[in-house]
Amino acid sequence: MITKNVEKAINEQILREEHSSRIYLAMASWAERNGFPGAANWLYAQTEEERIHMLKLVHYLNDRGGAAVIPALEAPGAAFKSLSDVFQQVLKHEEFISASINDLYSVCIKEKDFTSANYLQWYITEQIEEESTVRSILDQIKLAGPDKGGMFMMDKEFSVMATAKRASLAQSGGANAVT
Ligand code: OFO
Repeated sequence: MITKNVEKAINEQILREEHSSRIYLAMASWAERNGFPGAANWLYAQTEEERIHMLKLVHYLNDRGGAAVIPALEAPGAAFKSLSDVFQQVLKHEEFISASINDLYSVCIKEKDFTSANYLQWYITEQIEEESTVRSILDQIKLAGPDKGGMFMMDKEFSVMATAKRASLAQSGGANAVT
């Protein structure tokens, strides 16, 4: 059985993961409309991934005897200055999510819920990976510079990364993943 404080904190994280999915959906739509099909592809895949992060927590909470609450969502921002601006915002958001997972982990430790703390290790590792991927994307965007040829190559690279991301999501069980 899960304590009320852990249940509340996990429900807050469920909201943040779902909101992350919608933030990336708005970015994907912007990239698709602004001539970056590869980046749009990657962002759409990221949208799916965040939804899986949310679903995993829903299943986990319900399995432990808590109640996952499906929250109302606010609209994500939709105005971006450039592709670099989009990915700077992705990085900022992922840093925020890393901090919120750490806070959730602290609540679990405080409540002596070591099972949940252990479960969250997956999210902590995932955040290290996500932040590092976005930092390297930002480095590549910087390297490509304003040059159209560079951006074209970069956008192609995004599609390759999106395909790899989808393959790894499918391999890990996708939206059906419970643990
Ligand atoms: Fe990258 O945010 Fe989910 O956990």
